[in-house]
Amino acid sequence: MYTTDLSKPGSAKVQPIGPAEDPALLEAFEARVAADEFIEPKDWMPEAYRRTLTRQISQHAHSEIVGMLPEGNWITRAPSLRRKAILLAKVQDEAGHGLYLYCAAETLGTSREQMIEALHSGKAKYSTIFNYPTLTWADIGAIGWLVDGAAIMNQVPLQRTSYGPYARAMVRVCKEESFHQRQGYEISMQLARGTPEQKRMMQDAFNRWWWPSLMMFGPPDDNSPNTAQSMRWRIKRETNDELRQKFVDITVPQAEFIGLTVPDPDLKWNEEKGGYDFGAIDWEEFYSVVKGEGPVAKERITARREAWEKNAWVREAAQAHEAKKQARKAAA
Ligand code: BYC
Repeated sequence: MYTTDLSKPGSAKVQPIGPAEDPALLEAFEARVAADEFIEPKDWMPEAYRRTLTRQISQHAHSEIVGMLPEGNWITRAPSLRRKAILLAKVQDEAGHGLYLYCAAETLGTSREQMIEALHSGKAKYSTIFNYPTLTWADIGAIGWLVDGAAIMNQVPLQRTSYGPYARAMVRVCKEESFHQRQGYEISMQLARGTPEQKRMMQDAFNRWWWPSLMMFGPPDDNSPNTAQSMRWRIKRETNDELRQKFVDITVPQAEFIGLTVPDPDLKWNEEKGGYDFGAIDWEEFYSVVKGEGPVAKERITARREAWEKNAWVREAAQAHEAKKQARKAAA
């Protein structure tokens, strides 16, 4: 698996395009990307393009799958049958997103087993946000509203990413994420307008999820080793900082509307830029969570490994069933 060593922030560099690549093929590829054509699995592509996409799509898939854990933890404790049914559907949607994304990554030539192995061995990354615990029911509101809200902000431009299978997977994912964001905002709204204790609980969840949500967009552009090349290849359509700013500008009025206070004393509307200025993000915290030191990072990976091992029988049964079907077909 291809990952950036973040032990020295800022020092990581994207692999240059290999000298072995045919300049004519490279030129034709660049021209197709510049003309906004989709690149498809059987098309020629530079190895570095294949590597960066495999890295990003597989990490995206891992995020969807690990991302089921914080909310899955609340399904049995949702406060009503309606909330339980909605949460169950949402968590199932995340599993579906993971599966489309693993399929999209497989078209680049890495097997699902290799990707899962990289996740379980700690080689592959997944979004930092899922290494924080869900302490109260209000966290489920905050995740839907903020985490899915940040995810949509990042994923809408990915519907126009240059690699066809990734772009197409994003179309359905974005539709479902919109529903997720709305359900989270609705929970948050109800709690924020509920009893003083409910409002306090919602404000507390908002305080804990705000900063980690801003970190979801990745390091600042001047410290993001992959952004420049990914923008050139139209894998990314907007930079980490551009998307983070858009998220802040959309979310602050939503918080004000339901009477919550953004936990940032430096937050201020900037008339000139037409957006909010906001306080400094704790990048040390971000890098330590990326490196696997998040508050519940060990629990998350242990849960994934256990699920893989305990449910091996499902994979074996599916394979045995398929083998029987093939044998019957061959005998007919
Ligand atoms: N967490 O050069 P950069 C969901 C890594 S799930 C961890 O800016 P890039 C949901 C980055 O990977 C949706 N690592 O990289 C599910 C790179 O290391 P590698 C999740 C991070 O790729 C369930 C290094 O830092 N969304 O919605 O150009 C329930 C340098 O960064 C993070 C996606 O996965 C991070 N936050 O840009 C609820 C979106 N940020 O890979 C909701 C798809 C950075 O070289 N991914 N790193 O070893 C992307 O759009 C891009 O990969 C990123 C980073 C914007 C995240």
